[in-house]
Amino acid sequence: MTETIHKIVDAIRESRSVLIVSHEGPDGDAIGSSLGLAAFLKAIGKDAVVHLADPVPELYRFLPGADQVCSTIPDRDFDLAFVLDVGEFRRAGKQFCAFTRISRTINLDHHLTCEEFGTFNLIDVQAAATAILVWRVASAYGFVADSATAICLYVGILTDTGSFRYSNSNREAFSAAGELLEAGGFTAWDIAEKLYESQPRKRLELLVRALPTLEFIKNGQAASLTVTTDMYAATATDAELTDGFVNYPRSVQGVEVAIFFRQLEERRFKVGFRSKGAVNVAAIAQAFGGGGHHNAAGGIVDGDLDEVKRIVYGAVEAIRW
Ligand SMILES: [Mn+2]
Repeated sequence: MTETIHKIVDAIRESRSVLIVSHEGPDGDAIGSSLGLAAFLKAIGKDAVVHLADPVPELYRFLPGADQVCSTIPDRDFDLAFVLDVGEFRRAGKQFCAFTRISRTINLDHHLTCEEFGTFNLIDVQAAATAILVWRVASAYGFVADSATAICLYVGILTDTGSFRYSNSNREAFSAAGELLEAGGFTAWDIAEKLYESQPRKRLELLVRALPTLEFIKNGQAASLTVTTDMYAATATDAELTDGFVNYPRSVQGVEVAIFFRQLEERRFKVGFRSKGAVNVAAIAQAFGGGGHHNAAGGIVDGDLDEVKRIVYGAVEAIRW
């Protein structure tokens, strides 16, 4: 692992222009690690460009560099590309997958099933976030974080650990967060206030409509919440603001698996699962063609809500735990 980090540091030293990409539907770690890496590379004099296939959610637009994320990859040559947090190469997005004007590719990831598609692959499932891996590389380079780098990487760690609640919140996550706080000159509250205490009013108005759909199955061991397109229309919201809704059914005592039904079209639902840890929800999602990880998985099911629930509840009931 240390050897790989040194090769990556050398690759950075040998490069001038760097393209950074992360996964579609970017989350806090995808955005935080990408912008943090870009801030580090710019601070050491590199030309760094961040491309994300999907827009940066409103929640993360306060991060330094968020306004410079490109939705289209500039048509020019890059010495190096960093692909962050993708799990599978195709999740880097159609544009990047078809892009060939790169000399070398570096893959930083902490997903269990990450493909080794890079010239160098730094994959460590022990890392709480991809932002941790970026921090390891920047530290190995000898970089003392500036405030932009520190804020972005801190947000990657904070969000991927569920604010230091998940079991991946290991010693390195805490120590890196501590180093970043100090280097960046911000407090935990400065960031928490932006991420968790500044939600738009209409998000709560949407939640008010979603909560009455709460349903328990499997003797209270699983619970679901539903958001329909009618609810979006009534509150002038969209799917972006449903982030975190699935945590409400999961937070109930006795519930091991939370299910979130999110309507995409009249007869099409996105189904998301979250586990407290005892149940592998990827196995449930696979039963109807979906996929994911042990604690977070999902897929798309066609049909009206009753039909979709019948299929999904059947898959949940069929799993023994
Ligand atoms: Mn991640």
